[in-house]
Amino acid sequence: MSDSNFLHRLDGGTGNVRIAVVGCGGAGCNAIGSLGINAGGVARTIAVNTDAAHLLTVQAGKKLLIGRNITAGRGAGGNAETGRSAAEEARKTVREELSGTDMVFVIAGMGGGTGSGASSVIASAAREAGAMPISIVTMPFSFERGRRERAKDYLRELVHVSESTVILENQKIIELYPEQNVYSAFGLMNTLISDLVLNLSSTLVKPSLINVSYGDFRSVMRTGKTSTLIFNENSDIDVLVRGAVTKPFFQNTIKAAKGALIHVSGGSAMTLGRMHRIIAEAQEALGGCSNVILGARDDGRKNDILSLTAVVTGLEQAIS
Ligand SMILES: Nc1nc2c(ncn2[C@@H]2O[C@H](COP(=O)(O)OP(=O)(O)OP(=O)(O)O)[C@@H](O)[C@H]2O)c(=O)[nH]1
Ligand SMILES: [Mg+2]
Repeated sequence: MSDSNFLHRLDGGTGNVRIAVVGCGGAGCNAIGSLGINAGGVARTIAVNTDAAHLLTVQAGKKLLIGRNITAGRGAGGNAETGRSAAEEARKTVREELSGTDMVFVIAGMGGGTGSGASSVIASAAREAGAMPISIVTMPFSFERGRRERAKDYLRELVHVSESTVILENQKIIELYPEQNVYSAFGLMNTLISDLVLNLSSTLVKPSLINVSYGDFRSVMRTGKTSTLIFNENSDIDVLVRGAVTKPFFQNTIKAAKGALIHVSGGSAMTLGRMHRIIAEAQEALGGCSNVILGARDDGRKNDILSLTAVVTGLEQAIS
């Protein structure tokens, strides 16, 4: 593997990328909750819901109660068409809110009313505003039977309008951490999503150990319409990479991957040599796919644990 496979840059400058994160419906708003009003200065946060009471519980730079005339602020009651109509009513407001933004992360839990129905309208309004919509969604647990079929239908629509959609199965959290109860599983998934958004945005906006340019980021995201996440933490690089690549958050294998956006964080243990080993091993595990970019941040950790997160693109067959 040659160095030309690493599109990383070590020059410090990343340009001025303007990023917004829109949480859609209950799960979406919960997932962005820990980002606060501006995600530490790297992205604007916007909470969108039909449920006024839930909006009061979340922290965001902007809160939009949608579909007042349709749901009277009481939520979409699991009806995705209601969620869609509510968002259509607010399409112009959303478009104006997002104008001047380069990239919009649209976050939702599929399976309910608002997130399922409104997310594709938000993604399409983002496009109309000239921004690139990247959606990140969770799919219902297998015990939420009735919700899974609906989730799949609306997911297809969201994938269609988004530049790329990162799909995460809530169920995978239970498989990875069987001792967790449902509520802490939600919490873990929410943290995974908010960390992903924060890490990607920080890598694009702030100078970091290894910068990813917006152009590099776009080119990898465009290698597939659907993607998922892999994650692991360890001090041993073999264990770190193996653990992550064998347990994707959607589907059971990522062998068909077309591209990957790898993010490593750690403290003093994060040497350039270790970075190169991680990317080489991950690339091998991904079936040799060469469209891989690496971002890294020093998280100030004092121990030797490294944390590996990657968006792995090109899983289209899985949802067709
Ligand atoms: N990861 C995660 N998933 C959640 C959370 N809350 C709900 N979910 C999942 O997301 C799906 C949709 O739930 P909600 O987001 O509450 O529904 P909604 O979009 O607000 O829809 P309505 O309440 O019907 O308007 C559920 O079926 C769960 O699978 C959460 O906090 N985190
Ligand atoms: Mg709700």
